[in-house]
Amino acid sequence: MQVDTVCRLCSSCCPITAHVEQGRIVAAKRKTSLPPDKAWLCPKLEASADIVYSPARLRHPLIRQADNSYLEASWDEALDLVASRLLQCRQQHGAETVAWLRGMAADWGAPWDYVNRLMNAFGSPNSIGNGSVCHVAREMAHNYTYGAMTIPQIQKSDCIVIWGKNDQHTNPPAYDAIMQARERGARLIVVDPVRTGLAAMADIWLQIKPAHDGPLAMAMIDQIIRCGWYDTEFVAQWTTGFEDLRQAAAFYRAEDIAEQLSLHPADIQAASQLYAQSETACIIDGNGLDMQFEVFDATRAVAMLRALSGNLDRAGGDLIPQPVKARNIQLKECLPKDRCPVTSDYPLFSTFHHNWGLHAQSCVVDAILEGKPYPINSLVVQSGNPAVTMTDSTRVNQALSQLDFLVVIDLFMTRTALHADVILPACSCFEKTQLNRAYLRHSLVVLQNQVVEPLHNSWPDWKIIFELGRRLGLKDEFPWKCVEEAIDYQLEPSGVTVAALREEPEGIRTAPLEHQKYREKGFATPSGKVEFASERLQKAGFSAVPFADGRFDNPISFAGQADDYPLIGISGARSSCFTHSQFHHVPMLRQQESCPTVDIHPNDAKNLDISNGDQVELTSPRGRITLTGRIDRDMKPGTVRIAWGWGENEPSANLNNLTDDYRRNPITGTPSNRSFMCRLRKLQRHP
Ligand SMILES: Nc1nc2c(c(=O)[nH]1)N[C@H]1C(S)=C(S)[C@@H](COP(=O)(O)OP(=O)(O)OC[C@H]3O[C@@H](n4cnc5c(=O)[nH]c(N)nc54)[C@H](O)[C@@H]3O)O[C@H]1N2
Ligand SMILES: Nc1nc2c(c(=O)[nH]1)N[C@H]1C(S)=C(S)[C@@H](COP(=O)(O)OP(=O)(O)OC[C@H]3O[C@@H](n4cnc5c(=O)[nH]c(N)nc54)[C@H](O)[C@@H]3O)O[C@H]1N2
Ligand code: SF4
Ligand SMILES: [Mo]
Repeated sequence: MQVDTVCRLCSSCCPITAHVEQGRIVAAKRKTSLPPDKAWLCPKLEASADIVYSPARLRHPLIRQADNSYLEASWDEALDLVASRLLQCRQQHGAETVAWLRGMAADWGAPWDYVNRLMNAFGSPNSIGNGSVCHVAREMAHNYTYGAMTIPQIQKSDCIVIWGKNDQHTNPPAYDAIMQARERGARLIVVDPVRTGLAAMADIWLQIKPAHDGPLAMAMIDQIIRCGWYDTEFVAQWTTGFEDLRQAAAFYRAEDIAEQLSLHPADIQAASQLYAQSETACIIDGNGLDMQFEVFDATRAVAMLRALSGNLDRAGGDLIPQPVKARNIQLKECLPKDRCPVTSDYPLFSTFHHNWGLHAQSCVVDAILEGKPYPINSLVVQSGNPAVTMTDSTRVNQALSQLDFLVVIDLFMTRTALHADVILPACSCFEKTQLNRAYLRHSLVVLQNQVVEPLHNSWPDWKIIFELGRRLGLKDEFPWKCVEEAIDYQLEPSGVTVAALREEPEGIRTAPLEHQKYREKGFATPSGKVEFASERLQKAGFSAVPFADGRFDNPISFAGQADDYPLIGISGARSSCFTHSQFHHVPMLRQQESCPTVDIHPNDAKNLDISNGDQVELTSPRGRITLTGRIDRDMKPGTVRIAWGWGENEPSANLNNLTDDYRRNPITGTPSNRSFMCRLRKLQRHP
């Protein structure tokens, strides 16, 4: 039997066909417009059966005993215990001292709305995601500039800028589209400190110094304005603050600043010209820009390039999405107006969008450890592994161990779950039906369909939330008997139903693809125009224009300690075999990527007397880790790239033992855990 669904083993949400025999998944194939020999194979999907049927899967709810052992429990026992402890916490300390922390696998769509609904009805505003280190800080920058996060129209573009993104390993559908565009002659500009596969095939590769993307974007803006390569008509009619932007960008003349970015002025000029003078051009921005201290202004400046060049909401440019009309089911109105969340230091980030919710994730740790702005006593962690993936793991683990009560909802016994009082076994993405954010943010809806029955005694997340809600006295808020009913209720305004989606496995389009919608509706900003200068930011005490004062602070963590920590550590690479801390236990994937590595340029390796395969130690002011050294010409001299996500299975290689969570972006609370100063030394010669 074949089942059409959406894979959710990572956030790419690829449409796939799963092959099922006798109730078991035996294989799964990604749908692609490329011929099979040209499509990029996803190793995680190839290993999907090994992931689903892994012997390490949690089988039953577990409750911690007085001697710290875990006892198997029924769902009734476990959920009754969770509900009674959360109600007790609310009664003793207040509803807001209960928080819910969600990770990548929780998606940012309908499944999140269920949790927000539960927490709002319960009375706590503290339902918090990890968007401060993922794309949500960037999403806010797009939003503040032109009202929504754009979607690059790769297929029809003449020039594709790939800025801090590595789609070859992180987003196969986008990679397929880039390859197709290349075949019909599209030009490629890549901004990346590392010579990735995409950088190697680029027409122009800007090997930027890590974390210096903001000044580069400003230099490109300056070049484009000075040479008159911008879309004068669009700028005159549809933007505000052009003169302010022009003045700010003039501080960043390519000739003056290129050296500080370790680039050549001629390359910045050539990239600016190719981008601005191509008939159509789009920018794919990525996580290389996120997790940086300057994430907000840097991604705002990149967003402004789209408007300046006239590519905004144009075919082959960057599309303003048309979200699916869905009901807001979060019940925010249930919260008392004066109940402030623990993210109150970042009010603009907490409110920039009506259904994004809260994402300054570090605030949860502040609240637990420092009682700031007030203590959190009980926490539910769902679909995330903060003990490994959050910045400054030592601090996070200390926080997790100090809670009065911790619940973890996961498929596996993670390092986070080791701190838990109650562990609830969740289904994998193939065992449940779900509606993903990727398919709500733009008009084409594709359903994630259940492929096989839940394994062991695991439950889908929706069921866990609905059943917990009922035990918290919220029967009326969770009236749905199955997830299909809940999805139908949420999608009702769009006219789309689960039944119809199952009839149309390729998806249902809820609005025709349209460009230049602003001509009728304007942009969803306070002025209705693209805001090069933002009054909202100015009123809140921030600079209206990005990098307005010509500032050039070093945004890299521990920059002041460069004498002792002379190398720049880049957090990455993401391997196509793993999703963050996940799947390192799967033998088929470990055969492809056997151990955690650090990539070192040959010059640095020579200075440190390091050869391929040596055991090396990396140290930052926060801690130390050990890895296998790998000599790599694609690295930038003076930078080392550290394999991401190994801390779950190889705790001595946990990258976040090195990262800093004290210095954060003042708007989004983003720490600089993508780039930090560190020191490298050889431990043991490779035998
Ligand atoms: N230094 C550094 N820090 C980073 C990053 C980095 O590159 N460098 N990346 C950042 C980014 S972009 C992100 S998004 C975060 C990711 O941070 P996390 O979201 O914590 O990442 P994962 O390791 O993917 O954790 C997901 C967990 O959910 C479980 N899971 C999988 N599917 C399901 C499901 O359907 N239901 C439930 N209940 N659980 C499920 C998995 O077993 C796993 O334990 O990390 C961030 N932190
Ligand atoms: N296989 C796999 N796929 C995934 C994930 C995964 O863990 N594994 N995670 C998913 C998630 S949650 C996310 S957020 C996405 C992220 O996916 P991407 O946005 O592609 O993120 P990365 O691959 O971490 O980094 C992208 C590129 O940024 C570069 N980079 C590093 N520092 C800088 C810098 O300072 N400036 C610039 N310009 N570039 C820099 C890196 O060298 C890398 O090539 O991937 C998703 N897909
Ligand atoms: S990239 Fe691979 S793991 Fe991620 S959603 Fe697509 S098929 Fe699944
Ligand atoms: Mo992410």
